Amino acid sequence: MCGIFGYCSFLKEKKRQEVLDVLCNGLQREEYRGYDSAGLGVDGDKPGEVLFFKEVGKVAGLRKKIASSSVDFEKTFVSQVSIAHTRWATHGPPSERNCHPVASDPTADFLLVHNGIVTNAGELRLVLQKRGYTFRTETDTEAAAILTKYIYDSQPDKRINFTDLVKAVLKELEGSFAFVFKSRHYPNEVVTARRGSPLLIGVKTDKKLKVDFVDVEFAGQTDENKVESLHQPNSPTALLAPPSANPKVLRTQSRAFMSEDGLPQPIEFFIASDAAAIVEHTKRVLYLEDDDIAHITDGQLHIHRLRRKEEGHQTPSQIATTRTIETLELEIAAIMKGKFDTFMQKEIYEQPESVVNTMRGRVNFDTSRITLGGLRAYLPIMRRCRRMVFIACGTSYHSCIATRAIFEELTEIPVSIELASDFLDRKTPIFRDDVCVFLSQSGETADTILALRYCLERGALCVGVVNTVGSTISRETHCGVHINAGPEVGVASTKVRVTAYTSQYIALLMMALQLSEDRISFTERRNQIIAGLHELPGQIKVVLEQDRALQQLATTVLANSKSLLIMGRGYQYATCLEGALKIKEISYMHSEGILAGELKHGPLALVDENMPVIIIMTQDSLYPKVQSAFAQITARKAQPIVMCCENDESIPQGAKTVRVPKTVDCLQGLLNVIPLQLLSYHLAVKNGYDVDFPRNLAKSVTVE
Ligand code: UD2
Ligand code: GLU
Ligand code: MG
Repeated sequence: MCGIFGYCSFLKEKKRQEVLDVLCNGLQREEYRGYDSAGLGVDGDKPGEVLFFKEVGKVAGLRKKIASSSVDFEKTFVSQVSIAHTRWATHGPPSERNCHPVASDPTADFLLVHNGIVTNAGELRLVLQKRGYTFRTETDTEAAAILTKYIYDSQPDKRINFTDLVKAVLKELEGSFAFVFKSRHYPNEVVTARRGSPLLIGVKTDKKLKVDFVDVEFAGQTDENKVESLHQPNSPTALLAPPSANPKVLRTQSRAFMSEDGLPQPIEFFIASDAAAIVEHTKRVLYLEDDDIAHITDGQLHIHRLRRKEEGHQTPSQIATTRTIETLELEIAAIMKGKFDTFMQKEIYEQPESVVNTMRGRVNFDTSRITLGGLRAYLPIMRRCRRMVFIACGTSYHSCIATRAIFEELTEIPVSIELASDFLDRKTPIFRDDVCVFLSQSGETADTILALRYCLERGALCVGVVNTVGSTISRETHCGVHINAGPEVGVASTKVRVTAYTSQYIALLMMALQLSEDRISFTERRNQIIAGLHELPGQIKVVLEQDRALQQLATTVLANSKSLLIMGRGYQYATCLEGALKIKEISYMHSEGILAGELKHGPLALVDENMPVIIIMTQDSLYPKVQSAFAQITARKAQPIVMCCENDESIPQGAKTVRVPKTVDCLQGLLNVIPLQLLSYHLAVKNGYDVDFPRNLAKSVTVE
């Protein structure tokens, strides 16, 4: 995944500085899609020349680099096209050299930005190298760039139009992708195409558009081979073509970009992977379908389709003869919220995808192997350590508790877990042969940062597990894992990152799995867990189907409760703590997570017929012990809500149940926490609280 952004302005005077700002702002809004490096290409001072800016890291770094360059920011352009990209490297490490836009050659005959993977890039590379072309990056993208130049160079008269050229290129490419092409041979033109990756085009004009659709020009319909006629700037199918004598063309011709008085008008186009990147400019957008090729030139937008062998598979919206220009009525926040009422709800529902994002590129389900790129070099040191100390606060702390047992089982290294503040208060002894792991969603949690610096001073290897790339913890740790749990949306989003728990949980699991990969005796256990991870997204979806029932619980059984106890043991203790924390912070109801084994040492005194209780009884080796806890509380007349596995027949008749699919013991908590997230959500909504901005809560606790 990465962020693509393109900007074309026509008859609209723009300073270079303005163009650069538009590009950087667009990239910043798409940064969540990829952030290991960013780059852009804009028109240079001479015709056909391109200025590149590329920087490893986030868009802020690219901005700095641009600001400190000596180019003429005041130079104005009547028309221009420029392209930009934030990368999530798949082929070749993040580096300036591998940064997009990728050029076909040093003079940048063709340059392109690319989202996705060209799966036959290796073969293309070999063929092109044999024909004398030199590759300068390690990206798969470069094969597409050089192929474009090769096809162009092999045209005897060089009169192929840009669209046909790109069509010829795309026919050779396998994989899934979105591209934007720019070329010095086609000044002020850009071609963009998608197959499998999202792409949309925003249209901005001062005057109203006459119609709100663009015709799709199917190959053959306009005689694909008439390269001659299509190469004329005002071909009969062009949107702004002068009225033609051919009535058929007139009828099918959309006039989207004529103003109502029928004259060509100044216009801007924005090409992006996500609507969030363009809504600040325009709300009029057109979504491309797979195999659409859009060509923008002289203020006109043409949409062509690539004809492929498997035509039979096309969806109705792909074969429709027009593409509608939709008006996004929503504000940015609302767009990002999609069909959900709140960001929190959206995050809860996004977990089938966010857990995949955390595993993407790291878990190979075919070979049952785990690769955390950031830890690779440190694995030997980690394996040799005398203990691991996990240090965190709040939800992050709970994810440590959730994974401690499997960590110890797989690595046979003792693990201790510390609350950062308490760890510091105690001035805990730390030694050079300790490995300290710091968890924080934001990477800016003040207590955790202080604990990190304390451990660095004492010479321990410090490992981070954070969501935010470039955050303090990410930078100051020796190595670590980014959990890739989705963006820290700047505009507005929930302060409560529910995805952090599930993604940190998985990150720690992957760490344990990778650390133990040299232990043959655990192979079967590892394979079982990795197979479980594979099933996880689907199982989360099944849990989410319980939403209605949980809403019912919140508005009936628990409607007037002042308190809620959540109990369980083993792997589920962390689930109880995390569930209770969410209920406290979102719905302001008192709630407590209780280790069922501790029941008889005090908490049982709280239990009577009026005390609401949730007991987690999903099946694992501790099931009989939880059954006895169940017996103890029902003997005190409690009427617990039982969270149990789908097919568990042994739950007493009449007990209220929340049923979840069964998975491997050490993964079960990932499923069990979701009903509790939903419950906290519904308890809050019922009471009219703003779940995205709970009281007394800072998004990242950057003070001690
Ligand atoms: C990297 C790229 C990712 C993609 C992927 C392809 C980054 C940020 N990520 O992801 O975009 O190209 O490779 O395989 O470039 N680190 C710390 N402390 C922390 C977290 C991370 O020092 O708290 C370090 C880590 O050791 C590594 C770097 O940051 O050197 C990137 O970590 P990652 O988890 O994003 O790495 P990876 O390989 O999954
Ligand atoms: N495969 C391309 C690369 O490795 C693009 C990856 C992306 O989507 O950012 O550069
Ligand atoms: Mg670091």
